[in-house]
Amino acid sequence: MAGSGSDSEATAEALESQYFTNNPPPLSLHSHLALTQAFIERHTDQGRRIALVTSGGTTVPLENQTVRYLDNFSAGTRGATSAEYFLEAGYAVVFLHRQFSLLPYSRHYSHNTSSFLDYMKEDQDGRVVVQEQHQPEMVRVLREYTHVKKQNLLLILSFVTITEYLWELREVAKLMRPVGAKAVFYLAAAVSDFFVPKDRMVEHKIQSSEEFQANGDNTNSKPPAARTEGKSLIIDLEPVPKFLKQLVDGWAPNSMIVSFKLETDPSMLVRKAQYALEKYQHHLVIGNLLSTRKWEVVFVSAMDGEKWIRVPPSRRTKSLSGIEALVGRAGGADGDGSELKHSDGRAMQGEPAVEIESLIIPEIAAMHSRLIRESVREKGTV
Ligand code: PAZ
Repeated sequence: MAGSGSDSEATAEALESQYFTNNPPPLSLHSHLALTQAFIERHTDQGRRIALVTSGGTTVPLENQTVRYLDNFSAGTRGATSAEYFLEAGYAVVFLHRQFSLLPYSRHYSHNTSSFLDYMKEDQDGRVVVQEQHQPEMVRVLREYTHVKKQNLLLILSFVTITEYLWELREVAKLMRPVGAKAVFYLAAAVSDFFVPKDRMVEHKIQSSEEFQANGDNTNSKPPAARTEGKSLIIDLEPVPKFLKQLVDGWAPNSMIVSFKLETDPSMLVRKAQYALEKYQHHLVIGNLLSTRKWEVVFVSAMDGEKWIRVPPSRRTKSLSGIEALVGRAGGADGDGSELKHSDGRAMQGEPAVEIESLIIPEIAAMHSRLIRESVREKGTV
């Protein structure tokens, strides 16, 4: 029957096979999987829950020998911060992140406006030491980091391109199958929706000068997806197959799956999150808006319906003074569509005093406990 479940499953499987046949794995996959296997065995033996956290943005290369690529805004703040709170909640974490994006713990001292050298000074003996005002925070971060390192609780893997990301996700997820209900997939990476398939990619740097243009070295009957025509650069991308359904049904069928939905239009956020939940039938979609993602997110799940998590008004800015003090927000993404605002109407900027991930992860851990209990009731095991 057209459109029946088994038909769409067959199509999904065919799409998966086509994608992974045509777009080869990263060279580092083999070594990443060996590390992951050992990590998983160690922590399952100890009965620990494992979180796979994806983080940062995927790139879309335009050339095989890549000079140019498309990228997105994500710095990996959500993923790196969440990984720390998963570790705090007792999880072992596989951190699959975009190379050179933020990392747990070091994030406190990288990618910000000041250099890490600004935290240092030279003492009387000519030795480099941490400045007094940074000592308490750095001691706290260092202690956590040292504990995590000593106990081998964090495995860091990296990707750059969309294809590398998908290969890593698929293969790591399959390795994590034995962890079953004790595993959570927390998909915070900003994943490209469009890409250049390998067989529509030119080998060499796209030439801007018409005298040197050579667009014919791909193996597909279609023209190269990124090419010059006259003086213009034409980019004609193809959709990346949606693999969330395969993750839910095939790669990690017994684990908790949390996906993120990013929007910029507040009126679409909840609808799109509900649509994703309905379509992929996983456990939780976390909706967030680009402009307010550090202050509020919405959980959409079959378990609990729609639930907003917000940084409390008194903690919404790091320095609460005069004009920066906030009034409670009217509406927001779930109300009249306005953004979180300062009392003078300026859009929220900077950093909240409380990291919203410190509120998100305990909620997820609690949901995860409920799911594990359900699994034990149903199957007698996790
Ligand atoms: O990395 P970051 O902290 O700057 O941004 C986090 C985020 C907005 C990428 C993440 O919360 C998210 O929504 N990820 C999924 C994006 C999507 O593909 O819809």
